[in-house]
Amino acid sequence: MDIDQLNIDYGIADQLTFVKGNGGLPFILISNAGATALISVYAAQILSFQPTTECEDLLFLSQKSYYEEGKAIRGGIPICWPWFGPDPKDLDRPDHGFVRNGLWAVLATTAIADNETRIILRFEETIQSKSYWRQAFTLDLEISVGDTLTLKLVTRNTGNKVFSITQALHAYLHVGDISQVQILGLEGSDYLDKLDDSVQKHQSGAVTFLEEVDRIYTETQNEWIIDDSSFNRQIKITATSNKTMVVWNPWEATSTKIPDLEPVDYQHFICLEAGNVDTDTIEILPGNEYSLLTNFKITRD
Ligand code: TA6
Repeated sequence: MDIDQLNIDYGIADQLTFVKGNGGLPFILISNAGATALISVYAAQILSFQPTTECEDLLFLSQKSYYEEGKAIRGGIPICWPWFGPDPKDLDRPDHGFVRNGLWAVLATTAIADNETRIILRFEETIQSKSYWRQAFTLDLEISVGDTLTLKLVTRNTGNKVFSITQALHAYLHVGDISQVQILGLEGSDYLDKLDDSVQKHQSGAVTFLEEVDRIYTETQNEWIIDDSSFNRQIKITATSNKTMVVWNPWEATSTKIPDLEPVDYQHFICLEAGNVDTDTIEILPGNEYSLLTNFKITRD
């Protein structure tokens, strides 16, 4: 991608600039009156979002992350699509689908106000992506960077056959100290415990972290709060169109097996992933579309 051309076509004076980022990948730098943000066009991944009123980023990004075509970036908000987790058909296709390690295109950039910038990115099909998934589709990510961060992931069926997807916005949310954090909004929900043969269990109080956690909460509400006393802040997440919420923290032992994470990194993030996962599979008819909408807001008591 030609960075100069992207700036000519889509740059916005005083708000949005394209730069050559890590590994030479095209990145978008946004700075408006509401927030600063860094977005990789490769993978359509938000890497950083920080409201101007805050001194800590909303997102965790691994210092050991890869920035290479074909590999996922560890941190920020990767997009899992058109399947979540391991290949559902066991055909040796990539975990979490193929758009988190593929090239996207820039469709539009707009200054909505002095404190809000909107970007639309579209996944570009490649020969390789077609070898993974033969459906006819467009996949757009609409990003709104302002006092809060809003993402809308829109899947359109442009073919003449129905298809099904699972998906998630795999957000790595930055926390000061995992042992001082609780998640509110999942009390009373059932979950599948992926660390215990996906046995169904029940969440009775707030979710706290004392060990590795890898769970799919089913039939959840649409608002969750990460209450982080170590950063003295709350991250409020709202979503529409999803029944499932995934919660993941690898803790220390599993982290040591993940080459692009430092063993201590687990102390500083929680993955809280709004999505349509497992039984919440979405069927999209020809000519129809489906939108997963999520908003992230930092608040203080
Ligand atoms: O979202 C939780 C999860 O599916 C975990 O099971 C864990 O494997 C994690 O995602 C990270 O997956 P990745 O393929 O990015 O290493």
